[in-house]
Order: sequence, then structure tokens, then C-alpha cells
Amino acid sequence: SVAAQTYPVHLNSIGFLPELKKSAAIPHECESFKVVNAETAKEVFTGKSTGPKFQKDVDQNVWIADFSEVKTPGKYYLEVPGLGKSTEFEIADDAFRFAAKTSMRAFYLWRCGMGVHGEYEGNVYETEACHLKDAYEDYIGKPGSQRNGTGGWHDAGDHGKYVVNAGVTLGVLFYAWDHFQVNLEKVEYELPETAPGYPEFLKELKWETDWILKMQYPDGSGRVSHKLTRTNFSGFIMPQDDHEKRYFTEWSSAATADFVALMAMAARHFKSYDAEYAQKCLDAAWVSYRFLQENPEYKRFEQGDFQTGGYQSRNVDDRLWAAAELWETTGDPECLADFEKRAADMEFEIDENWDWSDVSNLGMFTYALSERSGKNPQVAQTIRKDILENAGDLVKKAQEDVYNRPLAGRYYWGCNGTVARQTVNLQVANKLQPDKKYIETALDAVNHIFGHNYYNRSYVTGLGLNPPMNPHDRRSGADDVEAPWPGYIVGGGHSATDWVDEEESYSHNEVAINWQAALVYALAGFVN
Ligand code: 9MR
Ligand code: ZN
Repeated sequence: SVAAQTYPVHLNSIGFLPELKKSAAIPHECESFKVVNAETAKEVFTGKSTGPKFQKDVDQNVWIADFSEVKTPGKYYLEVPGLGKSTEFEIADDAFRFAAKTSMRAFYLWRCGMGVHGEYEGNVYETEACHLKDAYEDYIGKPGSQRNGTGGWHDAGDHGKYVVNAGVTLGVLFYAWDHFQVNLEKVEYELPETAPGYPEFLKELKWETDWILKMQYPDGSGRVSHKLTRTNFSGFIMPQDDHEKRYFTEWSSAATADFVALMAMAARHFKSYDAEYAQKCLDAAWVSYRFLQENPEYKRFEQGDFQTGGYQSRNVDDRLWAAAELWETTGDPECLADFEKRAADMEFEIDENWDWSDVSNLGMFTYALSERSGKNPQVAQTIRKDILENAGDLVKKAQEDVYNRPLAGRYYWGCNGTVARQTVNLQVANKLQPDKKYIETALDAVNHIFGHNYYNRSYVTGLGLNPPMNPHDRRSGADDVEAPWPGYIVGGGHSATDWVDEEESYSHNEVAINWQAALVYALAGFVN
């Protein structure tokens, strides 16, 4: 393979919106720069860079080029005298629309239990219907018995299905719809007709909801299996070639609480398209909520024979989220009191970095944005204040970082997903108290993901400059197409400089639904 071209100017290669901030990071001595129209070769702007600013974690002196003044739609590049050019980029109102489509279609391409077909940049990406025997009940006390657990999305680069991770994923996707429905409706997703009468975006969410419903024990108790997987990960095979037995596992209180939150959300969002299904979701939510009320202890998922993903979430945050969503859907005062008590126990804290293990933000945000009456005014005020403070911190962190990364110097497994997910904190703050700096910091997160970073590479397959070619993704590894399945964000580095685009390195380069949902949300804010 040919070594990818590198550029001295690091920027978001997808593009920029005419009216918002535009900047590039240049880790080389740079006094001034030009913006050149790529079609006419005409210089349209000359600017002085600022800097240098030294940052330890990347060990670089970085100069910043701000070209926000360039607003005319078109194709451009930056040129730094003596250094060279940047990659080409676009300034356009719809700069992010194609990325939004591709990243949402990635969910469709993850579907389990049906064949999928996608065409992208001249390649065909497809599976045959997989895992049609999902799943066995041996681990929930019925050796050899089988019941329907088909459908849903595979979790990640592996083919398992995990309720806790589906929780934060669907939570963030429902938020995308709540906050940006108008934007999301501008995109054509070209999905198969699996939910007649639903808007396209919600169609995809229903596919996962259908599966989650099947994870509730059929005995009416309300318990919810923690996951549905084999006992161990498969090798790099296509999903339809994965024939080893998969099991409904033992329940956990975190999975049960996430189930409540999701079913409450589904009931609310699907009601106007499908009242009967919405009622089914709501009934299921109540059964599991009552079970949790009667069983307040933490039931951790124990792996036992399993070596697939653990997702052993504490359950306080999940229970808080469940109470918030069930209240928002029904107005039930018991749920409201439950939420407010739990929020106080958690000291109304808003998390800056959050993921599957920490979903209290979803509860706090739902409550803060709710138009329902009955809130305790003091609780409401405290949560609102904490949300704004937290967003203010993110703004500061992004401004201080040479690559405007709002998570600044924190790196860990899946942190790219967190960078994308911080746009939820920022957009919620902006809803509570509109302020352009929240929006521009959310855009910083998007820019970072698409190339305004140490590597000057996109972290999303098939999109932007020099994207990952070797994600830890079984389909991408097992099919005959060289380019990976498109539209997927990879996990990222564990330090500022250790990310590797290598298939074996699952902790740096896997794809996963929770990170993907955050990417979809991040882009949704900027789709025109
Ligand atoms: O996203 C998960 C990350 O936060 C954990 O540190 C890591 C180790 O437990 O697991 C990650 O989730 C993986 C899951 O366990 C199995 N499917 C793939 C997920 C993404 O790597
Ligand atoms: Zn499958």
C-alpha cells in the first residue's frame, strides 16, 4: 500500500460552515498563511497566525490559523509560505450532511438477523442474515431451551449484543432526534422499509428497540438479561458464518434500569407513529421499573463462563436515568420523587466524560430540558447551574488545547466516543442558555474527529482525510473488500500520541455503537 500523504496544516478535512469558526493547527513555525480557492487558485484571504503555544502531551509547538472571515461557499486550501499546503476542504452549508448520512447508515449496516447491503465508493458491503438461532437460555436456568432474541445491532467489532451498551447508544440517538429533528430530516438515509409510517431516523432506532424488548425475561418478572453473546469472542469471520451457540445471560440491575429508560423513551418517541407499539414499550418499562423498586440492591453482572464484553455498570446512574425517562413520558409523581432523590444523592453532578458506565447525565439532561410541571425548583436550578458550569469548563478546555480537544489531556479506551459525546453536554447547555461558544466548542469536537488533531487524520472510516483503514471490525477483516466498512468512528489513543491504525489493536481501533451514536449526535447539530 502507498503511504498516505501528510500535510503541515492540520484541519477538519470534511469542511466548515460559512457562519461558524474556522481554524487550523500548524505544528511548525508559521507567521502567516493564505486561504486559496482550489478551483481558481486565487488567494481569498491572508492572515497572521498566533503562537507558538507549547503542549506537553503532544510535545509540539503549535501555531493557530484562524480564517473564520472566509464565508463564501467553495473549495479551498490553506497555504503557508515555506511550509506548503493543507488538504482541500469545503466551505458549505451542507458540509456535514454526507458524513451524517454515512455515520447513521453505519447502524443499519450493523443489523443482526437480516442481510444488509451497502454501496460506497465503488465497493459493496454486505452480509447475509445472521444469528438466526439467537438465543439459548441455558444461563437463565433452562438448559437447551431457545427463544427469539434475533435482531438489533451487533455491538461493535464483535457480534455480541449487550443491553447496557445499547442503553447509552439509544439514549443519545433519541436525544439527537429530540434536539435536531429538523436537521436530521434533511438527510436521506436510504434504509429498508422495516417500520412503515416511521420517519427514517426513528426506523433505525426501532430496529434496536425491537431487540431490546426481547431481552426482558418472558416470565413477567421484569428482569432483563445483561447480554446475548457466545461465551467467547469469535475470530475474524462474517456474522453469518458465526454459528456457535449464543445465550441470554443472567439479568443485572443496570441492564434492567437501562431497559426502563429506553422503553420509556421509545414509548414517547414512537407514540404518534405507532400507538400500539408505544403502549407495549411503556407497559414493559413499568414492569421492569416496579421490579427494580422492589429489588433495590445492586445486582452486578458476573461473567462466569463468559469472556465477551463485561459492561458491568454500577447501577445508581442507570436507575436515576430510568426514573427521569419514565417521569418525562408519564408525569408520574413517584418517578419524579425517585429521580430528585437520586439526583441529590449524586450531588447533582454533571459528568464531563461519560459513556456506557455513566449515564446519569442523560437523566439530568432530560429533567433539565423537560417542560413538565412539578419539579422541585431548587433541584431544577442546581442541575441547570451545574450543566452550564460543566459546559463552560469544556469550552475552556477546548480553547486551551492546541488541537481544541474538549477532553483536553484525558485519553482512554473509547475516548474518541467521549469527545463526540461532549457535544451533548454543550448542546444541552446551549438549549438552556443559548451561547455561540457552546456551539463552537461542539464544532471543535467535530473538527477534532475529522482531522484537526495530532495526526491530521480522520478517525472515521471512509470519511475525510487519511481515515482508518484497519479498524478492529470483524466484517472489515473478513470480507474481500480492502477498504473498511464506511462511516465508523474508532476508539482512539490511550495517550495523545499512541493511536495506531491496526486491526489487532482493539483497544485503539475498534468500532462500537456507543461511540457511533455520539458521532451521529455530534454531526446532527451541524447538518443543514
Ligand atoms: O467500550 C468499552 C470500554 O469502555 C471498556 O474499557 C472495554 C473493556 O471492558 O470494553 C469496551 O467495550 C467493548 C466490549 O467489552 C465488547 N465489544 C466491543 C466493545 C468496544 O471495544
Ligand atoms: Zn448477527
